[in-house]
Amino acid sequence: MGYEYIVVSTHGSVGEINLNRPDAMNALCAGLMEEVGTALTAFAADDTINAVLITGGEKAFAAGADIKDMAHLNCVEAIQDDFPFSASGWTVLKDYRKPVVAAVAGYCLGGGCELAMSCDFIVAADTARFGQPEVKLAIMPGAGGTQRMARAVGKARAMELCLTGRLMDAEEALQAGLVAYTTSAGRLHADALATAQRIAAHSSTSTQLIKESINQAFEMPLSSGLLFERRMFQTCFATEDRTEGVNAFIEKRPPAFRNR
Ligand code: DAK
Repeated sequence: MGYEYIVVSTHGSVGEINLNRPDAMNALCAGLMEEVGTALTAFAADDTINAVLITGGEKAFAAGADIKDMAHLNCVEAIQDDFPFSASGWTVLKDYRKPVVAAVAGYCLGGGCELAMSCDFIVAADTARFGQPEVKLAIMPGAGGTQRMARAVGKARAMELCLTGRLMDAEEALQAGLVAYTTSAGRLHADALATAQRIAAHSSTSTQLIKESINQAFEMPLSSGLLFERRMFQTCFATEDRTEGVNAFIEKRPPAFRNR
């Protein structure tokens, strides 16, 4: 399928979505987020894909929602269209079951930062700059910025970032817990892809249950989360891949998982 704002590729069992609207710093116009939704849906249905990598450009992962799209929007239209949630990328990603890694270089602002935080984790280049600058436009984060940022970096820093609109560099983002690890800009794609491929080499039943269980940690009290995790753990014993993984260890050979 032909895309205007993204480039889609596969690397073995990793599907990559490259945000590609360089003239506008990858601003997330409705068309771009619709294409992200379409590509994610296609990867979800593809049994050969076990993990997804979302990448941007050298200068920007994404500098936010498209401010020019918002210029003439009024409150009633925003509510009626559920702007910009009407573009499927946001909703598809929120409930996505396969692991998704974001590789961030350059500006990662506003909706761009919210998109990256909607992924399972972020790998950042040393050039990455994160922020929720919506306050400067007299609006506020609307796609999870206040919620996911507070969970990632804690109340004090989330408040300070969202209320001032200042940007945070990759090193600070690492120390604050917003990103999993940092690397050089030159190594970002190779390193993030290698991480995604490492995830994708595992049984997808196992990786999806792990993702679901970690996400439940943010939804449930500890006792319910521990019970949920235990039931998911027990479920693993029903899979052919569990038998293969354990036998491969005992027989000192690499496992051949079949996602069954
Ligand atoms: N929207 C539209 N165009 C943008 C843009 C954006 N967010 N960011 C950059 N551009 C465009 C610029 O207008 C410029 O276009 P031309 O003038 O060449 O036509 C081009 O990209 C290059 O940008 P600059 O000339 O400004 O480049 P600089 O290197 O000087 O500065 C910058 C880069 C990233 C610091 C600067 O462009 C900037 O501050 N951009 C705006 C950042 C921002 O305020 N972001 C937050 C936007 S509000 C929701 C989902 C999402 C959202 C809310 C709800 N739901 C699902 C409910 C999100 C809201 C937001 O993100």
